[in-house]
Amino acid sequence: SASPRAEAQPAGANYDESKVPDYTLPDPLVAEDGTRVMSPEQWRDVRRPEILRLFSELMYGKTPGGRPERMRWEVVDSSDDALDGLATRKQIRIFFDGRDDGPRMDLLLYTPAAAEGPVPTFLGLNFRGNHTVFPDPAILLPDGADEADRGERRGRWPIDVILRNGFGVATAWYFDIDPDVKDQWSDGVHPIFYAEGQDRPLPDEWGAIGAWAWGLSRAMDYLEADEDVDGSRVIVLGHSRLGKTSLWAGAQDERFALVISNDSGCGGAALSRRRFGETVERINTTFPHWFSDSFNQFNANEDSLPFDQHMLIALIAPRPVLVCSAEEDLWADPRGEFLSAKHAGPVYRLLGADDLGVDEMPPVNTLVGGTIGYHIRPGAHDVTLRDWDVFMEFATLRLGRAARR
Ligand code: GTR
Repeated sequence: SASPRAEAQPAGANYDESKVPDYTLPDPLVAEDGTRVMSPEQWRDVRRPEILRLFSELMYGKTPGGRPERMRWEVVDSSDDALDGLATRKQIRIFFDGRDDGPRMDLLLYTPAAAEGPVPTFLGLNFRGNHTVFPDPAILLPDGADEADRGERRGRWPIDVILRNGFGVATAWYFDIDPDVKDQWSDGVHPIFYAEGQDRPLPDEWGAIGAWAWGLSRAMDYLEADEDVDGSRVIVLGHSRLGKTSLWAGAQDERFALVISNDSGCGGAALSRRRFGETVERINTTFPHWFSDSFNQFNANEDSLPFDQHMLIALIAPRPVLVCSAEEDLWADPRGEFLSAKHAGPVYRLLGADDLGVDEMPPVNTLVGGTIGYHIRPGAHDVTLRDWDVFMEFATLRLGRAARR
């Protein structure tokens, strides 16, 4: 019979380790033509582009373009005396295609007022709107949002603690980039790239996760230009569906110096082949708009994937990456998340970086690893102060704090 922990999870999935099927992971260091990748140059010139193309065409969908030529931004609010003097606050409205009435994103940025130079900065999307991340009455309300929700997600965004530790923090609401609703291909940023007469992505074009990841890169375009932010030390992070997004953003855009996945699970850090908790078929059924349509061919057919999620982590190499899990979050398969981090190791080693350094899952509350880090905390699917402590500890170890590298 199922454990109490499994009973608290969505029904109809496997939560029994003994029922995980045997599987063989594709080797990140063997190219499609069978050549073994022996040098950093072969990785960079041949195998990395190959893997990036496979994830694009078969899972997240192809990202049709980078920064639109007409994109522009306006700093619509700025204060160097925010949060009782703790912070400098800026709110930046990014008009993705340049039009006033086109798709746009409000980026909220806090940096420590006491900082003497540009600071390493966390960048992550939020689920409920910028006004929910902290009870700062100056945060712009999204259309139709409720004053009463100000600061409602504060537990997930300990902005004051982050600033006191010397980091900046930037966030935007993911709905600004693409509303998280099924089959609404007419809204968000997708239409910017449609060809004449097109009204939805082609089968191998980006879904919502691809669009959100693209939005993170557009936020990065701004952060690189802001003098309070150290553009060489931007840490992209995300939780759950937005953790899948941070990994895909970090894989594609090498300007992100460090990538953090929190409880990202299926389609994020967890290995698909384990079929533990959420599966490819389940995620494609519940959230058909997240991935490209081409991903459906792997429903109940994981062994034919030419990659697994360890190769998504490998795309981040040799940059530092941190994978975080929660012990009760079986739906996201903590062990599968650990194993992805571990099996990305050969690529990190080839590039002269440290791998995870351990073979077994660590006990709870124990950060392990080198350039690849892994942590599991007690508790459920969430972002907690403990998670942020680990994010900051890892970022400090890998990128340093106040001084430039
Ligand atoms: C769940 C979904 C997960 C995860 C989560 C979230 O319903 O099955 O893959 O993305 O939502 O984003 O909170």
